[in-house]
Amino acid sequence: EKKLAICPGSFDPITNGHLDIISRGAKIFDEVIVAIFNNQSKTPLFTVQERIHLIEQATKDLPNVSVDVSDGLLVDYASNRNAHAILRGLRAVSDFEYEMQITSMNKKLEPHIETFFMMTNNQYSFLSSSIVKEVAKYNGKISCLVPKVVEEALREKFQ
Ligand code: COD
Repeated sequence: EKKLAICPGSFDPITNGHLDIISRGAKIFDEVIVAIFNNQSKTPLFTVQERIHLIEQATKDLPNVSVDVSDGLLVDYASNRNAHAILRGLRAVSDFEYEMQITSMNKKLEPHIETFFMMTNNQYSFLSSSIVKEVAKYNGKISCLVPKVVEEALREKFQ
């Protein structure tokens, strides 16, 4: 049976930190679906269509990775897709409490779906979509933090 992982997030926009988790996950699982969800506490800069396009471009060399979007609960999506796991990245200690909170809620809602955590590559430990947007807004250099398509999309947004 094929092992499927869902990699959920806002991806507003996708960064090299996300890509690190996605590409490493794609070596462990047979299939990875990068799924865009709403995060109640964030107001997105990019539309869902834009985010889909950027993720598709950034993962085009990973044949077992695909992109999807959902506006429901993550655990409902994961069980509808028959996923084996939810895949999340852990950066610094600061991620820990938030991740524990959503993982324990997800576990309560859907006990048979496991959440897998992968520690971020050290070089991306302090990278986030928010910080990338902030730097891009003031015209700072972000070329080593995001894929080329994202760099261009950000430049266009803030023109
Ligand atoms: N290096 C490695 N991993 C990273 C990095 C980095 N530099 N940056 C981010 N990541 C990881 C994050 O830890 C996360 O695992 C993933 O990449 C996505 O990150 P974000 O920031 O795009 O996504 P979030 O945290 O906004 O995603 C939150 C969800 C959208 C998953 C959550 O809000 C959700 O599940 N929403 C759906 C509704 C739902 O089910 N809610 C109930 C939850 S209890």
